Parts: sequence; structure tokens; C-alpha cells
Amino acid sequence: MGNGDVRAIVLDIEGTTSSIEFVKQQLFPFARRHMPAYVRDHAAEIRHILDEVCRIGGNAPLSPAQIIQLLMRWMDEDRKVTPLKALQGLVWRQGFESGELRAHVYDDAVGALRRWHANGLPLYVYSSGSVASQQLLFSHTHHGDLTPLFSGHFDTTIGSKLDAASYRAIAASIALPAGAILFLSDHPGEIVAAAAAGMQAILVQRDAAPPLATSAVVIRTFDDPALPGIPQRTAASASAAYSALTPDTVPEYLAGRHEIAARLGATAAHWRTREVGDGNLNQVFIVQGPSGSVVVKQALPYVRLVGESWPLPLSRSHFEYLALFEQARWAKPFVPALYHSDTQMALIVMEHLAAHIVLRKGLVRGIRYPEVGKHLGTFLARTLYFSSDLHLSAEDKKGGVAQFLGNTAMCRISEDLIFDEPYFAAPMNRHTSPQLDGIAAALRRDVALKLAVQEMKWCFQNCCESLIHGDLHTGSVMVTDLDTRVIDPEFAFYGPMGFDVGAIIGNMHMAYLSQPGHEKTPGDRQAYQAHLLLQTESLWDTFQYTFSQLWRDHVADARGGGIYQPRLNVDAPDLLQRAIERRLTAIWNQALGFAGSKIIRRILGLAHVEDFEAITNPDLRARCEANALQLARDLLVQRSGFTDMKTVIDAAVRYA
Ligand code: SR1
Ligand code: MG
Repeated sequence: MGNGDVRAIVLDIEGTTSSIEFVKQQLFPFARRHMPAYVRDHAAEIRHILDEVCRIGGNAPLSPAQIIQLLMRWMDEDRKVTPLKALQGLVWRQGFESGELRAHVYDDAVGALRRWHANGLPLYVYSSGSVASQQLLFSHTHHGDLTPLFSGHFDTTIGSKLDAASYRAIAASIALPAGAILFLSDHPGEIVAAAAAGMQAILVQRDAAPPLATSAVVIRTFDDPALPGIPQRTAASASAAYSALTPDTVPEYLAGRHEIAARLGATAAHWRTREVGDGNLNQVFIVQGPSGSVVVKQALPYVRLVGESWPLPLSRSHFEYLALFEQARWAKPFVPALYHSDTQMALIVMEHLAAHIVLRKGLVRGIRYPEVGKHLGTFLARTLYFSSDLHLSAEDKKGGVAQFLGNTAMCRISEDLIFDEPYFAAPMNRHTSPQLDGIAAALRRDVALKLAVQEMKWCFQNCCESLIHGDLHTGSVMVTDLDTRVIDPEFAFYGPMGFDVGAIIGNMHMAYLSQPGHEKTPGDRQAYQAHLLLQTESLWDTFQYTFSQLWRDHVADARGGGIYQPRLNVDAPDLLQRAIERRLTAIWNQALGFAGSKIIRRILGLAHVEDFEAITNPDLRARCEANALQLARDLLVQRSGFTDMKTVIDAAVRYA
């Protein structure tokens, strides 16, 4: 291998990222087992493939039974005929999508792929399986959907894996000199061909067999120190290669990312880009091409709301990517699809939710979302359960905590803006003045309140229970009437489970209490207020139910058990039920305190919310805000009085 820096990595799959046994002992037998039923059940839609089978079989019309017999023979003979490959692909797709099949990828490979990707290194696959089956495999692994890690895929349509010309064609397609590309494979012939094309090539020999006679560099795992030349940039030092994009430079950037370019269609000259970011921190571009559109979200090196005087690390984009990745593992329907991330440029490219709007905006307009409570309750239960010690091994959980430990600047924003600044005359605070002056001053003198809030801050900083979103307000949720997606997890870290739950409950109550400010005629938002309360109730009910069910379903799971281990007989019905109730009570108590804290910060602190800001009459706005402040104080100071969601809702109704 040369000494030059590696600027892209191309990987073989079978024997390199994934075990040969998985392919031989699971994938192929699965296709064999399910082929007869698949052919029988789908005969009409796969007619063209079956005709091709007949043609290769000698052109005679064959009965379905004869076709199946022929296919079984081809599989026994390991024939590489196109219609057989196509049918196997279809059977596998069904298996992966139903969850019956999960692709194997070595742990060390997943770790390295994530690390390299996070370091901004483009990764490509080159395998004899078709591009479609490569994507299928990597999107359904035991480690979740790994496809966002890859910038492109190559199969044998570019040429044989034993031919140096194929590797030259790949280098040309990636637009890098071959010498800057590292190729990893378990096949010595492929290593020879890649090296002949000028690539840096390393042989992966995973099993314990005696070393192959080869002059190539050999590694056994992807953690092998014999992998030199791979830049090890950390998220924090990534800013050297950073430049803030503009609508003019976004297309140029995306044009070099093959899969995104293909998604958009035509060429960069045909794409339309507009900047639409209205959040407090980042810039957001929508890029529209003839075939599709994507969103590019890029962190700026400062807080957008305030300007360059408040610097903020670009590494938050990396944490957002990590969190989106993890959330998609556990709650895929509720997050946007991730297409690409670039740590150096501090950006992520993701699904454009063209039909969705920000939930907060919908709530201000009085739009009904009959599923939102159920969806958010499910998202919370799944992300909080699966990232906790209830599911992960103690080691994996600590690994997760470590991964997010560096997101300190974002935690610091929350620590300052939520728990401290609203309670003293911080320079950037603002409130509806003079109407709320007296209330603000009283709350800043309120010892019981400040003690309660500081307890919540303690919990925020010390309870590393689950991977939390960290900023789950109604502005971090995109909705249609029936679909819900949680976005913007750049504040993610391992924190208290009740933080996300409380954040969204607090925000739903702000939506509720601000409704009188949006009435066109007196009382015309009352029915809508009832709808909001119903959704808030449904959110907590769904959360409790789903969280309990997940716990029950997985209590005997071998991978779980970092805590409440099966060997302690925790599945004894009484013990399990009591354990679940105790945990839910703890989450509920946290959620009450965090809900109160989140309401107060949005009324007395720096960053406000449209729910109140959109009320143009300052007296009316102040009345709504004062009601919310009273509820918030009760939630913090009289927490023990709120035994369930009904008691919270009763209080909100009293204050409305
Ligand atoms: C300076 S950032 C202010 C707020 O915007 C984000 O959405 C978070 O809520 C943060 O606290
Ligand atoms: Mg191989």
C-alpha cells in the first residue's frame, strides 16, 4: 500500500464487510426455501422473468411446477443466470422487508465505516451482487440501516472484479486519482487487479486460517493498525475544510455525490436551490431537481439567531447525524431519511418532507392532527427504551454515552437558557413588557421555584439514562394530517428520559394556552383546544403503553439485561409490573419538572415561540403567557400533586 493519504475507500462485501457464512448459510438457503411459494404467488407480476427462465431452459413453454424445478436445479448448480439472480433478489427483498432476514456486517466493519464516514471519507461498495441487492443488504443489517454511510455503489456492470480496468473506471467515476483510493477485499485476485490500477489495496483475511501467500498488506479486522494513511480527523477539528454554502454553491457540492445527484435527476444546472432555514442555529436549503428534491442542513460556526458574536462548534452537525442514525434504527417511520453527511462541511442531506409543515405552525393555525399524540408517544417510547440500559448491554450503553459526550456546547446552551437565564436578569432575556414585568420579577425572587428548577438542571446534567433528542419542542416536528417526523436532533446526548417527554408536553400546553390569542371570534378555538388536550393525553398514554410493552416483550432478550436481568427472575409478573410502574413514575416526575422549565424559558428567556409571538395584541399575549407561567410554576413546585395527565390538563383548563 502506498503512503499517500486515503481520500476514498471502496469495499467488497462478502468476506470483507460481511461473513461468507451469512451469504452461504442464510441468504441462499432462504432464497431456496421461499422460491417455490414466491413464484407461485407472484406468477403474473414476474411473467417476464419466468419467460426468460423458459427461454434459457430451451424455449419450451414450462408449467409453473417445471419452472420451479428448473430454478431449484440452477440453484443447486450455483448457476449465475440473470433471471435466477433477479428472482433471488425479489425473494430476499421480501425477507428483508418482513424482518425475517437481517444482513450480517462485522462489528469492527460497522465501527470503522461509521468512523471513516464521520471523518468525511467517502465510502463505496464494489461487489458482484447487483447495486440493488447491495443497497437492500446494507439497509437491513443487525446494526440498522447503514446505507447513509455510502456515497455510491458499483457492481459488475462496470466490469469484472478481477480486471484492473474496472478499478480504473471506478476511480474515474469517483473523480479521484486511483492512488488516493483504498480498496479492501478478501479476494487476492481482486487485490492484484486493484493494485494494478494504482489503488492502495489491502487484503482482508478474517478467518483464523494460515496467512495466504501474498505480497499484499493483510489485515484481519478493520481495527487493524496496518490500515495506515486514513485521515483521523475528529469532529472538533473538522472546521479546517469547512465553508458555508450558499444557494449558488450547493448544487456544485451535491453534483459530486453520485447518489444524491441521481435522486435529483439531470445535472446540477437543472437544480433549483433556496435557503429556507427559520430555526435559531443553522442554514437549510431545499434543492429541487427534475426527478426529486432533498434538504441540505448545514451548521454555521455561530448561533444564527444572535450572529457571529456567539460562536458554536460545527461538531453539532456530526451529533445530529449520529442521533438521526440511531433514531432511525428504533423509530424509522418517525424520522426523515438520511442520505448523506459530511463532518468537515458540517452538513447532512436528507429527505425533503415536501408535504409536511412544522407542527408549531399548524397548531397556531388551528389545524387538527389526529395521530400526532400517538406518533410522538411511540417515537418517545421506542427511542428512549431502546437506547437505555433496559435494552442495551451495559457496555453498549456506555459506548453510546461516550459517543455523545462531546456534544457539550449544545448541552451548555440548554443548561444556560432553560435552567439559569430565565431566573435572573440575563442580558439576552426578553419578555412581554411592561405587562409581565411584575410576574417576571416575582418568579426571579421565588426560592421554591429556583430550587425546583435547579433540581431539574441537576437531573439534566447527571441522569444519563437514554439517548434523548434534547430539543423536542413542536418546532422540531414536521407533520401532515396523518404523518409525523421528528427533526433537528443536534442537541442529542444521553440524558434523562423525562426531558424529551416533558419538553413536548410543555410545548403542547403552550399551544393550548395560547389559543385564545389566535381566535378570530370569541371562543372559536375552544373545540380546537379540546383537540390539543386529547392529543396530549394520547401522547402520554401511548408512551406509557408502548414503553411497558417494549419492556415486557424484551425482558428475556439476551442482548438486553444490563439492568433488570432475567436471571433475577424479573419476568415474574408482579416484579416486572412493579418495575415498569416505578420507572414510568420516575419519568413522569421528571417530565413534569422539565415541562414547567421549558414553558418558563420560552416566555422569560432568549428564544421565544410562535405560539405566543404570533399574538399581536400585547395585552392578550401577556394574559396567555401569564396563564402558562402559572401552570409551569405549579408543575415545578407542586409536582407531587400531579398524579396523571388528567390532573395536569385540569390545571391547564383552570388557568386558560
Ligand atoms: C441559542 S439557541 C436557542 C434555542 O434554539 C433551539 O431550538 C433550542 O431550543 C435552543 O435552546
Ligand atoms: Mg469477497
